Amino acid sequence: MDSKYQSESPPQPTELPDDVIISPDTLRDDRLPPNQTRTRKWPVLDATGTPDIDLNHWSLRVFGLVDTPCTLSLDEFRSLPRTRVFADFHCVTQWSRLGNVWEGVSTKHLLHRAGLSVDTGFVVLHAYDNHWTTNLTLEDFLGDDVLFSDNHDGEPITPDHGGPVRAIVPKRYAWKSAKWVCGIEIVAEDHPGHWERVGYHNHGDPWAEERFDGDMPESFSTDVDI
Ligand SMILES: Nc1nc2c(c(=O)[nH]1)N[C@H]1C(S)=C(S)[C@@H](COP(=O)(O)O)O[C@H]1N2
Ligand SMILES: [Mo]
Repeated sequence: MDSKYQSESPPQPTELPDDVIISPDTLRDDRLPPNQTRTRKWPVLDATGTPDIDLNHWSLRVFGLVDTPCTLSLDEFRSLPRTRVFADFHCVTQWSRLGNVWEGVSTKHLLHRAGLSVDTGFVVLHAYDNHWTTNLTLEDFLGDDVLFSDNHDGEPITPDHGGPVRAIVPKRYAWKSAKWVCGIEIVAEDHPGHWERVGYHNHGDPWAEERFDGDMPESFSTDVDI
């Protein structure tokens, strides 16, 4: 593991090359949202485990309220303009992994390419694991620090962490960062996703502790090795 990551203070946004986009929450004096604990590890968390994905047939479909729906192969995805984002990653089960560099393709670029046909709306991210989805407002989805990433801290994202390509939405709890993404659907009405339907907060802002919509869901467990 990166030796810098083992040190006491988290990687700082000041040590980065100029082209890296800095997620604004990494500029806070205290980078841990309320009731979060920093982990130097990177726990694996998902609803039903890592799906088998045949990379030769991998595809990312951009559809819904766009002028030019498209389906990208992995080679096509990898040939798009690249971007890098420095961001912290906060899981609702109370661990935070500080100072990640995510590389991939910005959501803005992907939607510009597909010709977004609305100004406001919602996004459904579809994933390979048993039709898992999550939902975001179009505004949250188009944040400067939101991307589809295939590389974390200089290494390809492993299958357990959502490879070949996952979403990263730094300003929301990590469940909104869809692993194994296969579809981006732009819709007029909000469609709550897998965790949102079982009682997680629809918005999921870690700084406002938007963990649950009401009581803690029965399925919730903080029994994670950090
Ligand atoms: N496709 C998919 N994406 C997912 C999930 C899932 O079950 N399926 N779980 C989410 C949850 S609850 C978390 S905390 C993060 C964990 O990412 P990690 O395993 O890389 O730490 O992925 C999110 N993305
Ligand atoms: Mo999570």
